[in-house]
Amino acid sequence: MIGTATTWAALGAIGMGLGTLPPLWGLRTDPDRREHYLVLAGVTGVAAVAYALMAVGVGTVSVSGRSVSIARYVDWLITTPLILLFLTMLGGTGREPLVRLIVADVVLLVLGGVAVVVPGPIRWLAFAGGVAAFGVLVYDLYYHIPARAAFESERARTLFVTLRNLTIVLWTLYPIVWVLAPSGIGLLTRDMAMLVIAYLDLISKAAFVALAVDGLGALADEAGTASTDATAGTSTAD
Ligand code: RET
Repeated sequence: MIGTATTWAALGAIGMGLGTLPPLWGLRTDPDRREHYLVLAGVTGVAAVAYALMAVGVGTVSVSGRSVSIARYVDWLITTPLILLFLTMLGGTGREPLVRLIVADVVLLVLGGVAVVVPGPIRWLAFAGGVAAFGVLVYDLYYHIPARAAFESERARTLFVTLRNLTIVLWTLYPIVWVLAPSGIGLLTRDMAMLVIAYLDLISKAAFVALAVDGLGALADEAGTASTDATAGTSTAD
């Protein structure tokens, strides 16, 4: 028994809602990194709303006999740039690398949306275009961003690398599911595809956010220790 798309959407909404609690907590306890926590709360918070809408059947339209979830695509259009923003904030890379990442991201999502609604071979052309844009995004995350990053500490670099690798691995699974789902060759049913995507979304958002909050906490502890040491150093020098 794998349940229905509605059940998985409802569980997704609960999971994303719970996943929003750690960054909200961080917002209260670590005011120095307010912006980091706000971005993270946005990732799971927006997804919680999108899943709640999907659970009640709002935002699903039928195009050429396929049901397309507008809520899901809008969720992805908002939250995947937030994930990329968080990664560049860790590296302090500034605007230009972020804009490149977001352009590649939006292009791949729009082409993915086009591929769902257009008929015939153009679908696969649009899909291939989406995969090419994804290739640019992965290249940037792997080479371009680290080459320009100025991490505040070795620990910040490790956190970036962990979250970056998690992102690349999980995001690669989406086009594979797209091919297997009714959007592609139809090996998975709609309910199975919803289950798999809900799992993927939960790991790439809620697990990403949990690891990020944990990492930011460690950075705050480290910064606290460093400033205590610095103060201690000054007083002994005096
Ligand atoms: C599509 C089809 C077109 C080609 C590619 C795709 C990739 C989608 C990705 C989605 C990531 C979504 C995330 C959501 C988090 O909740 C659009 C399926 C490459 C990478 C991370």
